[in-house]
Amino acid sequence: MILIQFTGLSGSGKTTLAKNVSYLLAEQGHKVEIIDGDVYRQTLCKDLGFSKEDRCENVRRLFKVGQDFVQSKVIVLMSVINPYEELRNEIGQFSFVRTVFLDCSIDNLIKRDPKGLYKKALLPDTDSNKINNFTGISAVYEVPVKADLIIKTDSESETVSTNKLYTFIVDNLTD
Ligand code: GGZ
Repeated sequence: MILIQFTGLSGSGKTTLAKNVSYLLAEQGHKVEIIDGDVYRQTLCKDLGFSKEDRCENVRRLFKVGQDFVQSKVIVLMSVINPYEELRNEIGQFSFVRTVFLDCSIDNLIKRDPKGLYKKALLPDTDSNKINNFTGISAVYEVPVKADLIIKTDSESETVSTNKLYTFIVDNLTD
């Protein structure tokens, strides 16, 4: 079995790649579950914000959900920013976990900005629309020191990235 703990900034392609790969895996008869931070923050993690403490609690809760799926022989794609090296390493110690870093420069993310979140994060402090504690702008993102796979989503196509991740998962699958 396998649980992929993604790590990468908002907009780096976590949700897109997780969806693409889940279709490919399902086509091959695998059971797959995407655990998306943005989605779970509406339900199980509704009480959490974006302080360091809350982000760690968020990731821990989602990992717990993921472990339950793994026990039921489901491939898990945990799609969260997951910004802290120490917590990633703690989770990465489980034999069924692989860490995948979606590497995309902050300049590109600010340019793309499909949800307009970076624009809001870069507003002056006096603006009431400003998003505070935004990862990569006003909150830390610790670049992984030892990811199992790095996907450069700003220099390769979506298809290439999807195929890389798919191959990696299939190669690392265990019973
Ligand atoms: C980072 C934020 C913030 C702040 C709202 N910082 O790209 P998105 O929009 O759709 O997904 C992001 C999501 C981040 O939640 P995670 O659970 O993945 O984060 S963590 O692992 O750090 O717990 C983003 C949106 O929420 N969002 N405010 N301040 N991202």
